[in-house]
Amino acid sequence: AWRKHQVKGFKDQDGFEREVVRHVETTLARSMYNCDESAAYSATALAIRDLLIRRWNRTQQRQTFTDSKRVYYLSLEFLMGRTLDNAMLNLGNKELAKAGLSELGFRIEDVIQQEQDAALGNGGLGRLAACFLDSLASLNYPAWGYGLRYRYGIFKQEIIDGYQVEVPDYWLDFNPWEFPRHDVTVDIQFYGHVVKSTDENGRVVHRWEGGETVKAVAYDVPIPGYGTSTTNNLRLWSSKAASGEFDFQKFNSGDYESSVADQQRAETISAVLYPNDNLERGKELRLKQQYFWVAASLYDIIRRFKKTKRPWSEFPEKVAIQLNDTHPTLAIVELQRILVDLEGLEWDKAWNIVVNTFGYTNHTVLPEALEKWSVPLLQHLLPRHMQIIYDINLFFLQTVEREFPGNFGLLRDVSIIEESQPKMVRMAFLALVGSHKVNGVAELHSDLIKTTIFKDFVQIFGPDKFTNVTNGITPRRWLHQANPRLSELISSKTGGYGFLKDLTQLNRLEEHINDADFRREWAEIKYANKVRLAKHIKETTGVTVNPRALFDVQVKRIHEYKRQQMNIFGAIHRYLKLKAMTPEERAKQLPRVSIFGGKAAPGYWMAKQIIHLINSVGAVVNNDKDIGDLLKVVFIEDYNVSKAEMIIPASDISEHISTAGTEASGTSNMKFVLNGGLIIGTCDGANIEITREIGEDHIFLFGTLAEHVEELRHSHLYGKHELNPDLARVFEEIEKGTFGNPDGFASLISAVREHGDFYLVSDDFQSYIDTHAQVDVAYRDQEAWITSCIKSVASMGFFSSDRCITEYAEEIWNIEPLKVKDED
Ligand code: 26Q
Repeated sequence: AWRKHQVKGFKDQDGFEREVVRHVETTLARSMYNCDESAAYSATALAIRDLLIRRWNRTQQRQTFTDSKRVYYLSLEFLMGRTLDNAMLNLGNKELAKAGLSELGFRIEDVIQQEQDAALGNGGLGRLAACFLDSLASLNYPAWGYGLRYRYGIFKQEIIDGYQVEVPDYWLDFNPWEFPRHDVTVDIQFYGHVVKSTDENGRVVHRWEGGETVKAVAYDVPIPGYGTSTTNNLRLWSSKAASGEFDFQKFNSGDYESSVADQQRAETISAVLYPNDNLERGKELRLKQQYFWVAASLYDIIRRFKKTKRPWSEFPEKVAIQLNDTHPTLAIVELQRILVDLEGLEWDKAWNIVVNTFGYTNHTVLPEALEKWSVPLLQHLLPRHMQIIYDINLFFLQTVEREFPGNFGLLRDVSIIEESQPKMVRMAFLALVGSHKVNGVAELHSDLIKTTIFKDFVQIFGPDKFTNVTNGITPRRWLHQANPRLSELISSKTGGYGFLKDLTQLNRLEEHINDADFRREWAEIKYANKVRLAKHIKETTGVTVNPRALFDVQVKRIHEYKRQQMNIFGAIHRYLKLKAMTPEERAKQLPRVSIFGGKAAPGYWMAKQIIHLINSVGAVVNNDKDIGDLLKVVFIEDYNVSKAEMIIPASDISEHISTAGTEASGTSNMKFVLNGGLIIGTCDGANIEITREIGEDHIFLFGTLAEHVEELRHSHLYGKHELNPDLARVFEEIEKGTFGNPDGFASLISAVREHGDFYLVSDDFQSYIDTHAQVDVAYRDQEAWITSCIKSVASMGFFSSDRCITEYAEEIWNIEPLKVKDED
């Protein structure tokens, strides 16, 4: 009977308008007479959401019915950005919504801008997870994301007097994209102790008892694919007191305070995202977050598997779990615990299942970013898991000992337990030992992990355990959504929007490289994007920038290894050169806007000084009458996904200038090139593969190669280390107070001059400024420049996250696409 009542959603503009009005008047309980942009956003989102959820239901039914193998992507970060625009694009009804909203008196762009970013991530790793979800759904893979529903995402950044100030990001006030599942909960245990006994068969059994319990509540976020009905699920866990609310027993006996405190302690677990990027700090709450999320997710995955009534041995045939860095490594231990302690499997059988289930992606070689947890802390919080880690390590070291007898140095080096004071658990080693595949995120990075941090493990497990999957980005958000005019132009030359599903079709642009109208339109679109950014800069910083100037952009998390300090030193050098010129000479120079954006981790002093220096230089340079348009230095506050969508299409040249061997991949490099910008960069991460694809004539590479970094660092400490003379001039000027009180900047200078220049700023400075001079020359030849841009875009097909996800699916997960029937 219910079939005849199935809601059909809307099909045309009229139906869309009807749904929007219905949501305004009923769901939002407002009148159309006082429907503002915010209400229009809410109602539009609700109307679109209705379509998503029906597809979501059909997708889940189909995946269950066919008993397909699923992949579970475990990530502590999903940097989703805004959803409405993306949902409309993927559903293919944006044009209809645009016309409908216009009929109701709204501009769709303004409505879209009402939405807050979902900023549950720090940077590259979190945004990669979001691109992966888009590709998984677009390619019809049965996939789930699992994460934490932080009440506060990454902080909002304000710049006050040139300094970063952090403001909490409370984003859940109105979030139409999540569905609370109060019936999907898991009880998560912490602390307590282990009781050892023997069962009736004489087997040793372990019971984890006591401690405290916290409840995990599921919140589901639908993830639509582009041009397909597949709508996957992102499940985010929220923590609650196990009793639901505060403890009434305590409450009634008058112990109000401790009753409320228990509740708050439980809810603290999912309260806030840790704002560190590429830095690990062993805080107990972070470990609690990790176990809470991992245990809830595994319970959920196992519950789904158990419904199929299959034997445990088939678990890896139905379940693939990918670990986004080491943050979810406890999942390995938790699955082993469930199989051995709760399901009664033998250790070896269980371990086989575990290893065949997990894959581990490494995102860094920076030693300060490698996760380690102290044994005492783990023992206290998760006593049974600590025992299991010791056992995993014991069996692993036994196999090593069998193959390399008597090699105690090797045993010490590969031990999951570091014999320090206190002892530490090396999470990367645990993740590696517990997975069947380990991958890096770009070729150079995947090679580096095999020769540095995991060198010994290549000997032990052989090279086949290690693989490379070069990162990718979704062209739906990073081309079509961020740069609709360019996307339309491309579609007119490549035969429609097929390139959004098969990015290699971009190579068809080559045929049009000499088409004068095409080239003119190309240039016009870049200019319009620059005008839009110039307007934003004017409104938010008060600085007027000339959209005809060369826009030079570095936007990413602020970190010494990414070398924003080198960029700002370079800008100072440019300023000093301009100042020294005669007005006649100056008149011949190319105007430039040096644009920065990015957040510093709140406790990262050096990164915060870099932000302050950038703003201090801007304050001087931007108001210097001698300089005018020739140089502007601006810092755009609160860089996030939606800002990126505006900034990236407006870039002429972007900076990807990490010390070689430090940036695992980088993904914004791909976004900039895809949007018709060129790159200045080091031979690091994915820059190398971008160069291979687009050709070295279309990229400005400079600096030390990764293979020489070690010896240079050594020579700084033990040989003679001469400061680059141009850089010395820059330092002199800073120390003179040209850019305000230099005290805070002293640490930036001494890191280079006195403390070994770990990031090779001085070594690379000359080639950096020389290369920028080449950029100036190249930009003057606009025709050649545009040719480079078009050729580059034409060669970017490889960097789609669709290619990347297909590689994971085939090489690591062994899963197949599953089509869901289109019903509407
Ligand atoms: C770990 C422990 C405790 C607290 C925080 C953390 C933590 C959080 C975030 C450690 C690392 C991160 C993020 C790392 C990250 O974003 N890495 C980047 O990953 C991208 C996707 O692969 C690469 O493109 C970048 O090169 C890499 O830096």
